[in-house]
Amino acid sequence: MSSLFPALTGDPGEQVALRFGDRVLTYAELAAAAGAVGERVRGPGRVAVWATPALETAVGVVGVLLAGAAAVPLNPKSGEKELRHILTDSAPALVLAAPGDELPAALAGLERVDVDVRGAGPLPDDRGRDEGDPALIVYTSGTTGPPKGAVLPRRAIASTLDALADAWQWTGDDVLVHGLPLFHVHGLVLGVLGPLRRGGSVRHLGRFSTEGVARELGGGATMLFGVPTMYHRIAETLPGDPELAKALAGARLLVSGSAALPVHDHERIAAATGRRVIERYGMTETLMNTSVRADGEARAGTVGVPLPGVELRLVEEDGTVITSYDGESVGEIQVRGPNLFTEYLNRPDATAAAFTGDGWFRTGDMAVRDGDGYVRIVGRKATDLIKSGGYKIGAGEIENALLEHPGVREAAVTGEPDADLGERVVAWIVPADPASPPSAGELADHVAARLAPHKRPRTVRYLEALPRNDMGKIMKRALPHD
Ligand code: MCA
Ligand code: AMP
Repeated sequence: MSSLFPALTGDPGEQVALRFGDRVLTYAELAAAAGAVGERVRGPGRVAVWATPALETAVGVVGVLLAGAAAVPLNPKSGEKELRHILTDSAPALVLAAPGDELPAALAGLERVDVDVRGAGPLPDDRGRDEGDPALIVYTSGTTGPPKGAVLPRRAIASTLDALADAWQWTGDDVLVHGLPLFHVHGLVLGVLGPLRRGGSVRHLGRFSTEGVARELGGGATMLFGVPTMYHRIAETLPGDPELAKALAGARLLVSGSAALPVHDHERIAAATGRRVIERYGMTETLMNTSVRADGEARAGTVGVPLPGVELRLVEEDGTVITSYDGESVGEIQVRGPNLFTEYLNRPDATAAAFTGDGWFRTGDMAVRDGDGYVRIVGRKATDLIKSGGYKIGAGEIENALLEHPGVREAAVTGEPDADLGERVVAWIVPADPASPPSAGELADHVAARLAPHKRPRTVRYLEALPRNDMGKIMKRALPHD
C-alpha cells in the first residue's frame, strides 16, 4: 500500500509538523528523527512506546510505523499489575522513551532506546508494506479480566483518517489543538497521526486546560479535539471568559468523541460561541464509524452518519436487522469495513465472540437511526463497562484489584452519573473487618497503583453484604443508591 505519511516520505519541507509546548519539529526534522528511530527498530515485531504527552512519543510511533513494526503505546501512569500484563501479553522487543524518563521496575528487563528528536537517520520506505500488517496494539478494557490488545492494521489507520478527511474537509492547512493522552486511539491516531497523514500540524497542550485551548485557537489553530469532560469544562468556563468564547467562535471545527456529549454542554457552548460541536463515534477496535459531517447539520445528541467505507447496521436482540429509520427502534450497532481491527492479541476466543459469522463487529453500543439516517446512541449493552472522562473502564478489573486489598472481603463496582466525568467509578465494599474498614483514599491509591489513576474509585460505599441472587451472583441493580 502507499505510505501512511506521504508528507514525510515525499519531500518533507519546513512546514511545522508537531508542536508540544515550545518544542517544535518541521516535517524535514520529523523525517530525520523518525529515520533515526527506524534504524533502531529492526524488522517487524512489536515496540513499546512510553507514551507521555511529549514530542518523543509522536516521533517514536512514527518511526516504528515507517519501519514496519507495530507500536504498543503504554500509559505512563499504568500501575504495576496493568503494565506487567501488557508487557507479558505483547512481548515487545524494546521500549522507546524520552531521554531522562524514569521507567518503572516492570520495564527493567526490556532494552530501552531513547528517542532523540534531533536525531537523523534515513527514513524507512513503508510503501511496500502490506495493508494487513499490524501497526498498533492498543489495550482496551472489557467487562471482566485484564485489558485486551486490539491489533490495528495499517489499513485501518489509513482508511479511518482518510474517511475523516472527507467528512471534516480536513486538509494540510489545518492546525489541530488538543490535550488528549497519547496511549489511546483518540489522542494518538486521530490527534497525532491524523494531522501528519494530511501534511498539517498538531499543537499538543501537554495537559488539557481551557487557557491552552483559548491560546492556541486564538493563535492560528483551526480544529479542537476533546472528550466530553473537556467540553464540559469549556462550557463551565465560557461565561466568565470572553477570550475563550472568541477563540472557539473562530475555530473551523470543534470535535467531541469517546463518550456522549451532554446536550446541555453542547447547547451552552453553542449559545456562548455560535459554534456547534460535532460528534463522531468510534471505538478502539473499529477506529471511527460515524460522524457529523463538516457540511452537515450539527444536531446535539447525534453522532452523525456512517463514514465513507463503513457499513453500519442496527440489530435487535434476536438477530433481526432494523431497516426503518424511525428514531425509535433500538438495536446494537454492528459495523464492517476497512477501519476494523484484526484481532485481540492472544485472545482468539474474545476475537471470535466479537464478530458475527459474516464479519460484522458487535460494538455493544445501542442506538436508533433518525429519519435522515443520523445515528443516536442511547446506551450500552454491558452495564459492567464504565466511561469516565472518556476512558473505558471495566468493572471486573477494578473488582479484582479491590479484592487483592486485605481489608476487602467483597467488592462490586458500578458507574454513576457525573456532571464532569460523564460517569464516576463507585466501589461497593464489604470490609473484612467492619470495625476498621479501609478508607476511600486508601482504596483509591490501591487501585491507582495497580491499574491506573483514572480507574480509581471516586466514591466508596460500605455495606454489610452485597445483594446476591440464588446463584450467588451479585445483583448490581439492587445496590442501594443515594
Ligand atoms: C489522582 N491522581 C492520582 C491519584 N489520584 N495518581 C495516583 N494515585 C492517586 N490516587 C492523579 C492523576 O493521575 C492525574 O495526574 C491527576 O491526579 C488528576 O487525575 P484525574 O482526576 O483522574 O484527572 P482529571 O483532571 O479528572 O482528568 C480529566 C481528563 C482525563 C483530563 C478529561 O479524564 C482525560 O485525559 N481523558 C481522556 C481520555 C481519552 O483520551 N479517552 C480516549 C479513549 P495528572 O494531573 O498528572 O494527569 S476512547 C477512544 O480512543 C475511542 C476510539 C474514541 O472514540 O475516542
Ligand atoms: P474505547 O473502547 O475506549 O475505544 O471506547 C469506545 C466506546 O466509547 C464506544 O463503544 C462508545 O460506547 C463510546 N463512544 C465513543 N464515541 C462516542 C460518542 N461520540 N458518543 C457516545 N459514545 C461514544
